[in-house]
Amino acid sequence: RSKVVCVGEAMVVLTPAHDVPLADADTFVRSVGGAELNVALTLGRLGVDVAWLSRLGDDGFGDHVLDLARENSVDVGAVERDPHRPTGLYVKAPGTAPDGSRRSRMHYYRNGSAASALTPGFLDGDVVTGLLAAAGTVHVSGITAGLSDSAARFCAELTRRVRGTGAVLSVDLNHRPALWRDRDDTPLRDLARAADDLLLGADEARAVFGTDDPADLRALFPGARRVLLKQEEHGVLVLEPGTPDRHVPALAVDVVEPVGAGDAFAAGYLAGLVRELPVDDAVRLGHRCAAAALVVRGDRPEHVPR
Ligand code: KDG
Repeated sequence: RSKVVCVGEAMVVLTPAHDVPLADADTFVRSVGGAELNVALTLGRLGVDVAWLSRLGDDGFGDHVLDLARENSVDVGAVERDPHRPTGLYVKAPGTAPDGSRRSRMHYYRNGSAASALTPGFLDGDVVTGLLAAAGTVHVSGITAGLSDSAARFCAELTRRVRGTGAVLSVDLNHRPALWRDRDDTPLRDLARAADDLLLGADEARAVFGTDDPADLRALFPGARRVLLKQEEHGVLVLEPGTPDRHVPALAVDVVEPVGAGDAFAAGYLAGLVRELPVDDAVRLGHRCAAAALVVRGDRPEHVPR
């Protein structure tokens, strides 16, 4: 089963049209973001059989997200529209950190969005059930568990069902402190522990689990077949049971805007697995996709590597 199903919220993104502080920006460029949809869109462009599962408002932003997904060959047949809640939105304010590196501030307008109303019951529909039964891999990130309490329960039920179908559960930790500020992050940790393949940054590992030591991470995730520890611009450490740690270096690029690079990495990695590449080559494809996302202002690569 080569189908990949990506599960999570999509948002419309507004970015200042010119490189000015947000307070001075009066013209914005509209695009689309959302971690799991980013993964799905890049997978679609890489020629992978991919579906995206979520909820959208019954509004023009939702229509736009669906159009974009379809243009990128992403199956959206199981996406639900909500007549009462809007499609989420975020404003991306690109900027430069004190150390000179490119950073962006993300301002979310997603409380009460259609996707935040995901519930375990969403998984009972015939179309959704059929989609999950057909999936070889289900990809979700910690963002989905952080959308709301009902979305956290949705994630728990999703992991239970994926285990039942025998599909691979791929989890990108995607720790977004803004989503967990007022909530206990147990659902995030539970999701990570349920993963077959866990992707996480060293900074995220320190923030959520208090360590980025590979030996600690091996002990924390005994059920994972693979942990990919992303060590910023240096590359990825591949941790697999019974084998020594392996480092796969990243490509050096001049970063224009970093948001979405992790999603591009996940897409390249998953596409590599679908193509049955050796794991380290799949990681290398991930690095090439991430590099392509880092050199553009948008959330996703403009050109995907072959
Ligand atoms: O990984 C990129 C995402 O962070 C961006 O698209 C927005 O999904 C998003 C989020 O919740 O931060």
